[in-house]
Amino acid sequence: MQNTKKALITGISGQDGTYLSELLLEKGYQVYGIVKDSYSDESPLPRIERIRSELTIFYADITDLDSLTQIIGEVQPDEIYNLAAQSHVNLSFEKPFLTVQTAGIGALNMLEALRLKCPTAKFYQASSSEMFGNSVDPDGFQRESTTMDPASPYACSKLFAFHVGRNYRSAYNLFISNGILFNHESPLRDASFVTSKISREAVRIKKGLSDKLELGNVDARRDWGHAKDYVRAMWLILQHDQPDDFVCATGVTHSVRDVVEHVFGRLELDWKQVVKINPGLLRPQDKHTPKGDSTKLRQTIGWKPEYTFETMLDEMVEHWLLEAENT
Ligand code: F7E
Repeated sequence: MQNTKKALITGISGQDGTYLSELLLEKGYQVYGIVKDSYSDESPLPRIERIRSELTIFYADITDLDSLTQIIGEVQPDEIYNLAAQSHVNLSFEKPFLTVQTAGIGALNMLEALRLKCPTAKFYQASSSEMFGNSVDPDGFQRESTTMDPASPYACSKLFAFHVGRNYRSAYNLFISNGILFNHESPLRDASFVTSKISREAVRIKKGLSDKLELGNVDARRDWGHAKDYVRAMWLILQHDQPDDFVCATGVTHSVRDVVEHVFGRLELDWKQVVKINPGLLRPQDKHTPKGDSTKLRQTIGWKPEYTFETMLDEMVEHWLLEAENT
């Protein structure tokens, strides 16, 4: 029998929103999404264009509680995925208020709308490994029990959303779960994030369209996974029989330099000739070597990633090569 569940996704036109929509459509859900109200039906939304006719889109601001209560009241979703936020860590130092209003207050607005208009819905909050900052357990991992020590306005906002979600869960007995996701990338990743910037620029260099790539801290390490694997975790988290908080990560870290070496190697380019360090791209505070321990997610829910660091980057390079050929 076909599943006729309804899911509502904020930030539906982003990388995660797009992959999650595809997954939910495949599973037979009716998918509703919220896109910023500066857009309209006439605005191009490149990532979701392919599936746009299968989605029901509302244009509303995550900072506007009235619009959100109206939408949630009207849709009566079974599941809500709150993915909308200003999600650039570096930009959050320049735009702290916008970041707090979207990532922090925006999440609270969604929780209020849930509580007031559709308290039976299951709610997924997109929490971030940035909430841990540099706090690491003695074995080198960050996990659900690791002390949180946010190191940017973005991380502080996400930590507020995480805690207020837990508070609503216990105070009002709502099904609210947090996915604490480590970095996740894909061909749909905005080119301002480092893996996408490197693969896109390396392809431009290969094609003779550019002759240098400027980066900040190339020694920074991250636990990078593929967004497709991570949206599957989001869905699984809401299928669990009780609300809870889960870390989603690969457990392996690489440096930005490793990304550069793999991508340039794949394109048979010598990165040492073209990669320049631009001190202007260094962050006021950057994290060190966080590795995520997703044992809880793997053991409780059976999640495991299908992509590796290498297959993920290869797919990104292929994507940018195809883009270069089509423009
Ligand atoms: O930086 C270094 C930079 O901007 C990764 C978001 O999804 O994941 C993401 O946040 C590392 C940092 O991602 C450049 O200093 C060097 O150490 O790709 P990123 P992020 O800040 O880790 C977390 C989990 C989230 O929740 C966030 O929303 O790369 N880096 N050179 C650079 N980074 C950028 N962007 N550009 C550079 O030129």
